[in-house]
This record gives sequence, C-alpha cells and structure tokens, in this order.
Amino acid sequence: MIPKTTIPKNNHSEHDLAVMHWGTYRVTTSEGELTKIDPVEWDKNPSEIGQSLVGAVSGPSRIKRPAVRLGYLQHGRDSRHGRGKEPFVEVSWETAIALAADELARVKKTYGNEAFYAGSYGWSSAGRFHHAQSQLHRFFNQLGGYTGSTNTYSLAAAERLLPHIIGDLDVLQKQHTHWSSLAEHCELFVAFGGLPLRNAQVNGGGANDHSLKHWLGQMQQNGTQFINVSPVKNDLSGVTNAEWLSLKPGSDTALLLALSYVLIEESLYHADFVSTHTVGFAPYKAYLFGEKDGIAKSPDWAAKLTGLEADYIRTLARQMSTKRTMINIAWSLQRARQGEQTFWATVALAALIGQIGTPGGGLGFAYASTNLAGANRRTFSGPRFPAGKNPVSDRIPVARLSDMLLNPGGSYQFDGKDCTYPDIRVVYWAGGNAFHHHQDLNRLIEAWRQPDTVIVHEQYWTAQAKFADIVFPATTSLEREDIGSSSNDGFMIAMRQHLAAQFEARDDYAIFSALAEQMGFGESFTEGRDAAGWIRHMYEGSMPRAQADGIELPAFDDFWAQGKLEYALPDEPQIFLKAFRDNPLAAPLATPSGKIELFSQTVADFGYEECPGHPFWYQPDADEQQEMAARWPLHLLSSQPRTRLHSQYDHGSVSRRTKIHDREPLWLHPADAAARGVTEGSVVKVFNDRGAILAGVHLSSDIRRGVVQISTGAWYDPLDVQQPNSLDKHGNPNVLTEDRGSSRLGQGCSAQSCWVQITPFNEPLPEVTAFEPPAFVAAP
Ligand SMILES: Nc1nc2c(c(=O)[nH]1)N[C@H]1C(S)=C(S)[C@@H](COP(=O)(O)OP(=O)(O)OC[C@H]3O[C@@H](n4cnc5c(=O)[nH]c(N)nc54)[C@H](O)[C@@H]3O)O[C@H]1N2
Ligand SMILES: Nc1nc2c(c(=O)[nH]1)N[C@H]1C(S)=C(S)[C@@H](COP(=O)(O)OP(=O)(O)OC[C@H]3O[C@@H](n4cnc5c(=O)[nH]c(N)nc54)[C@H](O)[C@@H]3O)O[C@H]1N2
Ligand SMILES: [Mo]
Repeated sequence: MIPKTTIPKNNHSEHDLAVMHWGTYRVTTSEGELTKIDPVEWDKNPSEIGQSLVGAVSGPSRIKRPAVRLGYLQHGRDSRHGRGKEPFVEVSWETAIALAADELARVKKTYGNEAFYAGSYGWSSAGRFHHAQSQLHRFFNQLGGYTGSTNTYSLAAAERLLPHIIGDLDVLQKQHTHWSSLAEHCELFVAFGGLPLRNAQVNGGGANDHSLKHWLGQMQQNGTQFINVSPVKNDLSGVTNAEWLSLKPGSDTALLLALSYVLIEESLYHADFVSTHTVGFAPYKAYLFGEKDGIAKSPDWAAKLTGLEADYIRTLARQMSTKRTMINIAWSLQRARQGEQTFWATVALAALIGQIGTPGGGLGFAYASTNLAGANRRTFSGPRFPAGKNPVSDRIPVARLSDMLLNPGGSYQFDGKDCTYPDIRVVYWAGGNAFHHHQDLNRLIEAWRQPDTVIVHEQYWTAQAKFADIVFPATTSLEREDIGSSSNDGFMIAMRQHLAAQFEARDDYAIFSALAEQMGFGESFTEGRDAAGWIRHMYEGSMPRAQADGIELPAFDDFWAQGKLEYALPDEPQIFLKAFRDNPLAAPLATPSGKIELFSQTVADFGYEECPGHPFWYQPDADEQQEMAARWPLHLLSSQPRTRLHSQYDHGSVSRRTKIHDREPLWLHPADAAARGVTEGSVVKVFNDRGAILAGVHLSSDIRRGVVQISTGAWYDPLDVQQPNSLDKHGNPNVLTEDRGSSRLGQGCSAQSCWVQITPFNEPLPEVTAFEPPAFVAAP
C-alpha cells in the first residue's frame, strides 16, 4: 500500500511560500515591493541567504531592459574584440528578439547547429518549469540541436571515474545511509574536507529543512567521534569535539593510500569482503607495496607528502578498522589535479575496511556538500519540463569551455575517447555564470571574444552579462509561478507569483517562445500552453512516477489550492549499498565486474599514465612543482561561500555585510601574514602568473600555515577592462586558478590546485564597481 502524501492540516493555505536553492521562505510584499522574507517554521536551521533578496530584486544591479553592446549594433560580429569594453544601448524587445533570431538563422544556415554552444552550465533558480537551462535546451533542440556539455563543475572527475569502479554517482548519491542510522551506529566519522554547515545550506531545486546541525548534534550526543581531515579547522564546526587533522591540500590520496597500506601490512583489512565484493586486490596491493616502482606507499612515505606524523597515520588506520567507521569525502577533493584518485583511493579504503552496506559504517560521497545527502526522506525526482532530444551529439567536458573556444578543430582525450572541439559561432547562456564558475578568467575573456555572437539571459548585471552582445532581462522566481520540488526534499510547493515582473523583465520561457515564434516554430515550442498550463501538465505527468516511488500525489487543483504537500517518510532508514553487501551476485553494482574495482581493466586500457587502473599517486613534475612553490608559496583554496550561492546575490545585503573594505575576505594564518607584513582587516594583492586580485584579510590560526582560503563568488571587477589581465578589485579567485583538466579521465575543473603569493596593497583603494550596471548610450 502506498502511504498517503499529506496535505498538511494547517488552518490556513500556504500561499506566501517561495522556494530557493537555499531554503523555503514566507514572502511579504507591500505596494509591489518585496519587504520581508521569513524562514518557514519547520526549518530546523534556516539559511540567512534568503534575506539577500530584499532590496536586491529591484535594486540597481537589476537588468531593466533588453540591451545590445554598442559595437555589435554598429558592426555586428566584426566587433567581437570589443566584448566587455563597450557601453550598451537599451533596445525594445522587438529589436532584440529580431536581432537574435536573425543571427541564429544565419549561423544555422552557414555553419550548422554544432556551431551553437548552449551547454549553459549553471544553477539558475529553483522551480521545475522556469528552469533556464531546460528552457534553453528545449529551444535549441527544436532549432535542430546544439553543442552541449557533459558533467558538472561540482563533480566531473568523480562522475567519470565512479561508473568504472562502483557505479553511477547520480544513482549512488540518492542511496546514502540516512543520518538516523549514523546517529545510532556510527562510532567514528572520518570527514575528508570536513562537514561544513555552510555548504549544507544549499540543495539544488530546494531545501525545505536544514537538518545537518541537528544530526551532528545527535551523533555527538551518542558518542560518535569525528575527525576533520582538512587544511581548515572550521570545516567541522558543527561538532564541538572534532579532532582536526590538518594536512596539506591535495595530499589526501597519499594519506588514503598509506591507510590502505597499513590495513594490508597489519592484516587488518576485511579479507572476506574484499574477496566477495571487489576485484583487483592483487594489483592494488602490488602497487601499495611498491613492487614495480620500488616505493612503498607507507605512512613514512605519506608523512612527507601530507605533513602528518607517520605514527598518527598508523594509529588512525587501526582505529578505522576496529570501530564502526564512516568515511566521507567532500566534493572539493576531486576539483583538483588528479582529483579522480582521491575518490578512487577513498572507495578502495572503504572496501578494505569492509563496512560498506552496514548501518552507520562504510562510505559517503559528501554528506554536507549539499543539504540532502543522507536526509531521511523518500526520493522522487519531481515534475519535469520536457527539453526533448538534441539532434547534435557533440558534448564537451563542461570545464573545457575556453579550450573549445580557443581551439576549434583541436583534439583532446576524454574518458577513453579521442574527441575534437567544434567551431563555435554563437555562445548562448541562460541560468549560469561562466565569469563566476570558470577557471583562469583572463584566459576565458580571450576565449569569450572568439565567437561571432554571445547572447545571455540574466536577472542582474553580472560580468557575464557585461561581456555579452545581446542581453535579455529575465524574471526572478518571485515574479512567476512554478513548482518547487527536489528529489530527497520530501516536499512539493506551489510557488506563487509574489511580485510583478520587474521593469521589462520576461520569463526565460517567454523569451524563448518569442524567439521560436519569430523563427517559425512557436507553436511546437509552446504546444499551445502558457506557463500555468505547463505547470499543471508537468504535475499531472509526474503522478505515475511518483506512484512508482511510493508517493501518491493529490489532484493538481487540491495541491495548488493548499500550496504545499509533504511525502510520507520512508519506513526504514536507508543503508548505502546494503543489498549489494547482502548478496553481490543478486544485487551487483553497475560496474563491468558487478563489484567494486580496486583495479579497473577499462581504465588501465585507456593508457593514461596519470591514471593507470588503480588508485595512484601521480607527481611527474615534482621538480617543477618545487620551483613553482618557491615563487608561489601559498596554496589557495576557493571554497563555497557561506553568504550566497556561488555568485548569486553577492550584491545582496548578507554577502556585502561580510566584505572587508568592500573586498572578499581571505583567510590567512597569522604567521604567513607576519612574514609579509600583512595585518588583520587590511587589503592585500593576491597574485600569480595568471593574474591578480584584491582581497580583505582575516587572520586565523584555524587555517593551516601555507594555505589561504577565499570563497568563490565575488563578482569579477576589473580595474581597467580595456587592458588585458587587469587587476580584479573585488576578489574573484578564478582570476588566479588554473584552467586545466583534472586528468584525461574526468577532464574536471581543478580549481583547488592553485598557488599564489600575497603582498600588502598600499595604494589608494580603487572603488568596487562590480554591482553597477554598465554604461548606456543612446542608439547610434
Ligand atoms: N575557483 C572555483 N571555481 C568554482 C568552484 C570552486 O570550488 N572553485 N566551484 C564550481 C562549482 S561546484 C559550481 S556548481 C559552479 C557554479 O557556477 P554557476 O552555477 O554558473 O554560478 P551561479 O552564480 O549560481 O550562476 C547562476 C546565474 O544564473 C542567474 N539566474 C538565476 N536564476 C535565473 C533564471 O531564472 N533565469 C536566468 N536567465 N538566469 C538566472 C543568476 O543571476 C546567476 O548569475 O562554480 C564552479 N566554480
Ligand atoms: N552556502 C553555499 N553552499 C553551497 C554552495 C554555495 O555556493 N554556497 N555550492 C554548492 C555546490 S554547487 C557544491 S558543488 C557543493 C560543493 O561542496 P564541496 O566541494 O564539498 O565544498 P567546498 O567548500 O569547495 O570544499 C569543502 C572543504 O574542503 C576543504 N578542502 C579543500 N581542498 C582540500 C584538500 O585538498 N583536502 C582536504 N582534506 N580538504 C580540502 C576546504 O577547506 C573546504 O572548506 O557545495 C554546495 N553548497
Ligand atoms: Mo557545484
């Protein structure tokens, strides 16, 4: 029998709710303005990020009207080198739509559909219908296709590796052992990259309840011991008694290999589990014991690389094998050179310990990297907007954006395949911000000036909008109706329109409908439905899928009238890969062997020296690295921001309150500061071969010496946009990060492998202008 989905019995209807990636809020408006946002009562630990919207949605950073870069209006694509350097002309919707439609038609006819890059990576806003990328992809699919992207900035290295060795990450992510099981059974929780409460504020599509803090509290009360393996102490600030294992960033693989070495050397590993549930033990063991390279991956070997004591590594291995142990790895550990190996070494260690599939023990791919890993909820993927099928099969690894634009026709290797970059003529972005997410922004700017035309839909004047040719102003989710729903969230919410569309903004759907109409496929794009029609259609279409997941949805009208529904909780807490543990033959993994692959023949056959078929420590350029370390002695970590989602609402009050002299805060160890004459609260220049930024200093001994940390998301703000490699006044770390694939296997972003130097900035402070709109001029 399917348990009833409850429409909660409140005596009032829930018509004031708004869903965002960082929480659900109650909205108050007055005279057409947003005046207040309050968290919902059932949220155990609401996120303050919601407050950012007040003052921001109709504030000065908002894009008011369609706008076209002056040079583009005058000289079209020949003016592409002026991108980012010129004023804009505000134009009518009619003019902007006609201009974009003509250009899309020209490029399609002259170069074919692969010349459109519409991967358009990004988080956009919560809401199942007005999801900008889905809208964009439907539009381009109907236009005949586009070059897309595959995998994510979050996780590409893991997304590519894990199917070879344990299974598809999307599937595994939903199977995490529930917190309730951890609270009851886990004795030792070893958290690589910690369990930052700040990251668990967020969940793609919605986060109705923030329960990480609650569960950490329960576990601590029940006596769970926590170890925070991270260069930053407050990565596990949610428990008071966590042990801090401060290691060098990027060295986790060495630690993991050494832990495995000890387990085998001291016969502490779970031989039965290894023989029944894994393949490749012998070659992995041979590697660990240095049978070919003569290097034992022992604690003494790892001590030098990690900065930890060898004895401590030995003791930790023994503890992990005797206690009920959960090993968790944060996603950031694979956003690095050879990031694949940290995940592989983690899986291998957990397999040797042999607790995968037990209550409270085993393996987690990032409890706390987002809100809902391990949430005690039923999973249901929710209503879906049909984007259709892309007739063009080309998809680049998402983080190879600049490579593609700079090397049309160039070749590269990716997950065992030889691939070629297409020749892109139009870049079309809706719902993402490459000037936030991509590495080496100076290189991106050069790449961004290659295509004939750049079209962007945005709500706010981000750098990406300022570097576009045609800019369409998009509504925020407060200005439209939608359905809020996210797998694991346990809720579905009727998102009502709380504000009129601001200025001349339109929904992404309306923009694509107008373009499709102009290009002759309006009817097939809309199927004759308005937004409300689609929302009903999508809800009703999801009812059979909900049923299959054990969720009975009420009729649409009942849902919409009440405003919110809550799915019944699962009967039993979930345990990661329990069925596989119980019977690996009856419930095999989706790997070639059906088992965990400590050695993968598939990967070995790719012939990549950096990724030879088992977890591997690769440092071919050790000498070069040492030389570089002398020049750039500080390891820069660019972590997720506590006060915003990526670049979203950096212009809001919550984020701006934390800036130092208007710059993004940077964490620095007092000893590193003293060596450079840097003081608390001052502004410094952070620089390397790729560029320079200004940042505001916060001194703390909660960060390892030699490591500095800045959050991602400060809006890129060049001092002089006319000049190449201009100083960024505001503190965007991607001016400094290297644009290089994690390895040929995953081609993921390797932002965390970044080295810099810091000096005091003693010149007069240039004003931060990131949040100001560009200059406008009258039509020529
Ligand atoms: N150095 C470094 N770089 C990183 C990372 C790192 O750790 N270090 N992390 C990476 C990761 S994990 C990620 S996921 C990426 C995130 O990168 P993105 O997801 O690209 O970043 P966001 O700031 O969320 O960009 C979303 C944009 O969409 C706009 N938007 C919101 N709603 C709508 C809408 O309805 N319609 C339209 N048209 N636009 C909308 C917002 O205003 C915003 O500008 O960054 C990556 N970059
Ligand atoms: N508030 C907020 N929450 C977010 C986001 C946001 O923008 N804002 N973004 C969301 C998104 S899209 C994603 S993908 C997730 C990302 O989730 P993660 O990738 O887990 O987040 P990060 O903050 O990049 O990294 C977590 C911690 O890892 C530590 N760390 C970095 N390098 C190393 C290393 O080499 N070794 C070890 N042991 N530790 C290291 C850092 O100190 C950092 O605090 O976060 C999500 N949550
Ligand atoms: Mo991400």
